[in-house]
Amino acid sequence: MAIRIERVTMRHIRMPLVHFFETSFGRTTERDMLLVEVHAEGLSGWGEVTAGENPFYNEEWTESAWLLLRDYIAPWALRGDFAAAAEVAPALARIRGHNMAKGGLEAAVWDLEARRLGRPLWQHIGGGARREIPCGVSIGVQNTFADLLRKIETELAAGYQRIKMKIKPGWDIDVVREVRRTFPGIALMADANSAYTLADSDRLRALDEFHLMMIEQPLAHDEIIDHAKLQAALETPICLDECIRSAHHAGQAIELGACKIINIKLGRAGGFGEAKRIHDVCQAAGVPVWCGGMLESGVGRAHNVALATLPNFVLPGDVSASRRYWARDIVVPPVETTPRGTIAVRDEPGFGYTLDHDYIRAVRVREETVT
Ligand code: OSB
Ligand code: MG
Repeated sequence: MAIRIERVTMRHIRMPLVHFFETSFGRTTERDMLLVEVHAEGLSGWGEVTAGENPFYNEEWTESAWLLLRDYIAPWALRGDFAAAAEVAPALARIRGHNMAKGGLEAAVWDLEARRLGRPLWQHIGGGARREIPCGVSIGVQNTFADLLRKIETELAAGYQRIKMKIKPGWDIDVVREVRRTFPGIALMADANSAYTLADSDRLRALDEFHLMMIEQPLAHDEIIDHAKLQAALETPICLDECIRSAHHAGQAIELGACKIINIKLGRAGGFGEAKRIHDVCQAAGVPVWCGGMLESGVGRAHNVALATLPNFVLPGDVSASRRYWARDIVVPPVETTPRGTIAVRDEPGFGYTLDHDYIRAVRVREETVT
């Protein structure tokens, strides 16, 4: 059942975050996101580009993704005749990098294909290992330590299974020590978003005593070998995020001993095809994975839920309820968690939620259809 895409509609939407989100590379108060709608045979599939507003997490940002989609990805997708959604990523491989832009379209085609088959997306990608995905939260750098403690308390009360706190030089050892002292038994981890170098090894080793589940991406975004050196010096498992853009990177990182856990992000991998391959490489090597997030709208969030039903997503991820980010989400119902700190999968065809078209129009910055 070949897929012939007839039109690609790109929508740039802007939504204020309920609370600012701060990482070692900067603070976000408002999200600019691209939604990709692919049309074929009277049906449409939806994807989200997860790039940030600035090229600080990786090289992409909203504007670069808009241009890539408009001038390369959408025209190529319209020219292609795909036997299946799995063929989309290989067709885009000639474009170097820009995985998030590619991933927005690729995920939309998977959604379309699932809808055409009348299947939920989680089933269509080969997931379904669990009916509820385990959820943690990612808590950014706060203005004060009291703010951080209050946030952690709120999220634990909501049932979330693990707390991830962002760290950076100056907001690390002392803060983690206090958090650990206040919450001795919780599943706790730290994410540095590449804020350190090997010269900080002693500082990072000082975190060992707080029994973190893992430390995420302490070193440079493109540096696997230094992570291997650091892992050899740490008891705390290293989890790689930014470094892992492909199954090949995952294999190399594991072989070198650069990490013991991998965070898989749909956009960073360029869509479901490569995300699944990263998952498979890790599973074969006995390396557990979890699903990361990029402050997604309901569309990207729902795709993440589907991804996290693959069998090796055994650790609580960063996919959490819409209400933590948005006063109103663009999907109905919003993504919600159970009191157990899980998100239940939905059985509707495709990504499982209904789009709120009125609200999408209300938050739309621009829209363009490529034919
Ligand atoms: O490193 O995981 C990250 C958000 C933006 C950019 C990078 C990261 C994050 C998060 C938030 O940690 C995850 C989420 O809640 O969506
Ligand atoms: Mg991270």
